Amino acid sequence: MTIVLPTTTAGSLPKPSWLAQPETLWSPWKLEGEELVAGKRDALRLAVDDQRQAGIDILGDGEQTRQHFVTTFIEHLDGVDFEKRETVRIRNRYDASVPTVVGAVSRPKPVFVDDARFLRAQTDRPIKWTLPGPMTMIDTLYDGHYRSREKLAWEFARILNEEARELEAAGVDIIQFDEPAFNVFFDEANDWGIATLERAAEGLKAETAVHICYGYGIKANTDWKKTLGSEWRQYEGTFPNLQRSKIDIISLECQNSRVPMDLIELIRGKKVMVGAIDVATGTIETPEQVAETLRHALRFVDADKLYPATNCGMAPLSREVARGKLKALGAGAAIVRKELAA
Ligand code: MET
Repeated sequence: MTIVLPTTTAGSLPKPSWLAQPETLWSPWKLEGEELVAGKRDALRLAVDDQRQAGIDILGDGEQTRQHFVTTFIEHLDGVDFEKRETVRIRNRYDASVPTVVGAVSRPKPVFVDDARFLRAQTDRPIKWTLPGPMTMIDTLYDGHYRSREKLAWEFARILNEEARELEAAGVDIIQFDEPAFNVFFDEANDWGIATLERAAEGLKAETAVHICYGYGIKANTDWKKTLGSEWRQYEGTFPNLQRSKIDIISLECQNSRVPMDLIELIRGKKVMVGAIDVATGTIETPEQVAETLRHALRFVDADKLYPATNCGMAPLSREVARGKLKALGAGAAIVRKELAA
């Protein structure tokens, strides 16, 4: 049975306070060793349960086993020194202390494959797994070895492809690459960013998605958004080439954002994850507000290609707010589903 308007999230959900300090990015773990391994799994199960209770159709792990959507993956690679830190400007927006690429990068062993297998065992529903995209990875690092953003991106694409193939074999239905950097570096995205993304997705039978947003609801991002003017047309820079790419699903931010919805026309034919939940506010949407965003999106994307979702990850929110937002998403999609069936 195919699900109409299958709901899903951008990926992350807040962690329980016994696992990591809530409402914080890069929040350090509160457990160690075996306890940490078990704690992450328990948190994953709770994240699955929250999604299930909210009526979310395509389930994720809530990114409970990672500290950060980019850094954790990189931590598992050889060639990157986490002790050697440099301050770099991320997404042209805020400074962060990041690790350094000191030699050839490689993936000595799978990063998330066991976690994905664990998620697979929790549910019969379709599951989605998130990975950082090559361009967003290089934007979260200091490169003291390749000294070329493009070269390093191709290396990461190869590594991501290895991981993605194993995730697929573990039973993941959709593999999503997070590329918020596509909303900032348009020329690079078009020159090699989309090509490296396709390399990361090469040969997969699982569906592939790319998530492009305006970031988490943290101050650096909300300040940046204030400078973007009344119409946010960033997607215009990459959508034409993404429309021609092999990626199946494009995930974008729509709720409370100034993105003109008709930009979705530029990716005609693709499936679209429409962000109908704002992650930059603690105010919980009403189901009707979610429904209204989805109805609007339906003017530009066919119903069988619309996936109601969140604008971005909910990791930095409180658990209570995130649960409320998940429920609003599920209920809002249900309203529109009924209208479509009528
Ligand atoms: N998958 C990531 C998340 O949901 C996407 C982050 S993009 C800033 O947190």
